[in-house]
Parts: sequence; C-alpha cells; structure tokens
Amino acid sequence: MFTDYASLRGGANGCTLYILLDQRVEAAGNTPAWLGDFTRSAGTAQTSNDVTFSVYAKNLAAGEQITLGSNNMNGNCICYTVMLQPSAAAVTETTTLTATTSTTTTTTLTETTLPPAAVVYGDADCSGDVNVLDAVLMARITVDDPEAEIDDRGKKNGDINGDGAVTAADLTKLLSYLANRISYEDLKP
Ligand SMILES: [Ca+2]
Ligand SMILES: [Ca+2]
Repeated sequence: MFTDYASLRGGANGCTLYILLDQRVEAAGNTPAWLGDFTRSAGTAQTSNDVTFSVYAKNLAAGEQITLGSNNMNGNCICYTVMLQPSAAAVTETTTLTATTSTTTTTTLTETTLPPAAVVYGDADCSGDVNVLDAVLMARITVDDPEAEIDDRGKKNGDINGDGAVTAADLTKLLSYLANRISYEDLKP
C-alpha cells in the first residue's frame, strides 16, 4: 500500500498519464476515488506472474498537477504502476514514488498501439484470411451499401489492383482467386 503519494505535473506540452491497477483492487471494491476522472481502457496489462492490471488513462494539460493517492489496500495486491507518455517533447517535471511494499515484476502491455499490419490483399474484413465473406463485403462496398463497414486497413486489403479504391475490378479479381482461377500470387497488384 502506498503511504506517500506521487505528485506529477504535465510540462510545457502536457502528457498522458497511465495507471496500471491490480484488478484485485477493483474486485475488492477499492478502486481509488482519485481515479474517478481517468478513463478505464478496454486493454489490460499482465505481469510475468499472472497478475492482471486494468489500464486507466488521463491527459494532463500543460502545467496541470495531479496527486496520486492510496490504492486503498493493505495487502494482497501489487502496487499500481505509473507510466507517462509525453505529448510532444520531454515534458515531465517531477516524479516521486515511495511504497512500503513492492514486488519486482515485469510488465507487458497488451492492446496498445501496434505497428501497421502488412497488407493482406483480399482480406477486406481483416479477419486474417481471404474468403467469400471478403467478397460479400467488397460487393457491398462497390454498390455503396451505407451499412457496409470497412476500415482503412480493410480498404488497403480490398484494393487488390492498387488503384486506390475498392471497386468492382478488385471484386472480380478476388472472385477469380476464390474460384481457383488465379493463384494468390496473381491476386496481388
Ligand atoms: Ca477476411
Ligand atoms: Ca482497386
């Protein structure tokens, strides 16, 4: 349990503050009130010893100060972890943390920003493989179905002939591949 609190201030450009909170704290109904104006992310983090953390985020404006408090626990949890992502240049001015107990762990973030995935030509729905469902989606795109959902990656995947848009020409090529008339190598631009 933290007995001394940390005081942080976003520097000249502000920053994003992330708190990784042991989910056992949430399970015990002890989620700290000072996390109230943080946004709880859908992502989680896990340590090498199988402790799962919820990820809370808050943007600090330039010069904005925040004081971090207790995790309301007397044991049976790992101290929360604090991470800062500067908004632009290095901005963090002060960071002090003191804990009465600590556990050395390695932390791996999941569901954070990953590098752009390689283009998988034909996989318009980004499901990981190329099949008739991609053809259905691309057909709906080519007729401007307003309910057809395709994201930017899907548009890249669906632009099989590389002319910058998903059109009937791309769909025709995909159907040829699905009918085994051309190989996947021939499907690519
Ligand atoms: Ca697919
Ligand atoms: Ca195209």
